[in-house]
Amino acid sequence: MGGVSRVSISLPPEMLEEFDRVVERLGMTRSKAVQVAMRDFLTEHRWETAEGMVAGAITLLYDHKIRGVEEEVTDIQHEFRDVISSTTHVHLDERNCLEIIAVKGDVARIRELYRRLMAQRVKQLKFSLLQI
Ligand code: NI
Repeated sequence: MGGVSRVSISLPPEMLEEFDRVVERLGMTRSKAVQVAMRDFLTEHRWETAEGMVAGAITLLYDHKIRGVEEEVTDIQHEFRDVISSTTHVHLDERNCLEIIAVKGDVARIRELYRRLMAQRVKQLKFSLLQI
């Protein structure tokens, strides 16, 4: 155990440029920043293998002018009303809608809801869950 592993990854050049700019501003090395990002990713996705009851929020950003997106997001929420406590919808500007979906229930069911939303043409989706 111990030591380091070297990996090679592919990513859009503009993403790497932006990443390097932030890394430099923070006075970190690229390797260190990737480690921090990977740790956050692992923490964020821990719920993927969790079991039992959880509560939390799913935050969605989507363009309601893209045909069908708003309807699909709403249909899914009707289907998963057993784990959805409430939804707050914010009309951010002419196109963008922010939706905060409060969830509570069995993690397996909430995972299913997350995957269904993820499959839609949403711009961003954030998920934060607390074990209860
Ligand atoms: Ni809206």
